[in-house]
Amino acid sequence: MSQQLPPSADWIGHPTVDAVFDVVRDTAAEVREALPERRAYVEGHNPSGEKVRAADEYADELFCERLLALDSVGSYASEERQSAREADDGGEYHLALDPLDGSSNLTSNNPMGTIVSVYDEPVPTGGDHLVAAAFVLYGPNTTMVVSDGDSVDEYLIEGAADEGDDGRKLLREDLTLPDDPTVYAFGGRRPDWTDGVTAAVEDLEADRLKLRYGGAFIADVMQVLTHGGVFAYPELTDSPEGKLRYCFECAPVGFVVEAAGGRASDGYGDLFGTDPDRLHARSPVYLGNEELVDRVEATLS
Ligand code: FBP
Repeated sequence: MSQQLPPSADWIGHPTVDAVFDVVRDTAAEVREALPERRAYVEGHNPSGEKVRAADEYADELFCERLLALDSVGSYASEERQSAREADDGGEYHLALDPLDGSSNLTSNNPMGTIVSVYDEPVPTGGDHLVAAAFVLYGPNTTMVVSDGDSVDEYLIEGAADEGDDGRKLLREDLTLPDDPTVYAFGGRRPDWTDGVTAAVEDLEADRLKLRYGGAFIADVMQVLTHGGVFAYPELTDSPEGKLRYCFECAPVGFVVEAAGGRASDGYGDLFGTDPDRLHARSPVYLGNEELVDRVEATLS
């Protein structure tokens, strides 16, 4: 049994989850440092059939090793692994990570992220079983957003001039969606959108929202959390379930957006209304200001 040190930072006032977020903060710094030398694609594909970069593999190995070493972690699942890895000695929380979200942005040097879900039972399971969620954004700065489901805080986790002794600097406490939304981001190709999705986008554009889409889920969602609006990776004519993975991407980020006063939908109802039937299940996802997500839902239904 590894010696469990007390967490160095009070992330959400829940010591065992705070210890998980400490490891995420420290490991993210090593992931960022390793990116320049791990841009190449490696052999094979991930369980969703996508190409894998050396950086994806490296980040996944590092997070898995570090997080499974914590007494409170019972299992580690990720987008890069067919199935979850169990801890040798149990643990009450079950983690699901997207170790390097948006890694296709590496070649163009655009932002990427890490998404961390803390569930109270093994995945696949519904978002109602989330205890906490966090994501790291590797942008001009390295930031980390954390939520216990009731509120959202954002920290600078690297290079903060006046970084406290807990390796972070609070940027925005109790982050909430602005009331006057200005941006939208819809993934997929316009010709592949269903008629409902096309109509929903035209409605948002008529509301004079500006397109802000950068191809990395976490970076695009941070635009919505900062400026107000809607992010969607919608249903497509050739893939009604969209692209993003429910357990690793949609549920944790939906959890954060709802804690910031917004809404998370699968286009026809609450995102947490239905449970995934398999670990790498995909789901359409619409996140952002409640009034706008309601309007998108009304247009699709
Ligand atoms: P992964 O890199 O974790 O597979 O993430 C998938 C993703 O890159 C999201 O971050 C992003 O929102 C979406 O795919 C972009 O998809 P597309 O290339 O179709 O716009």
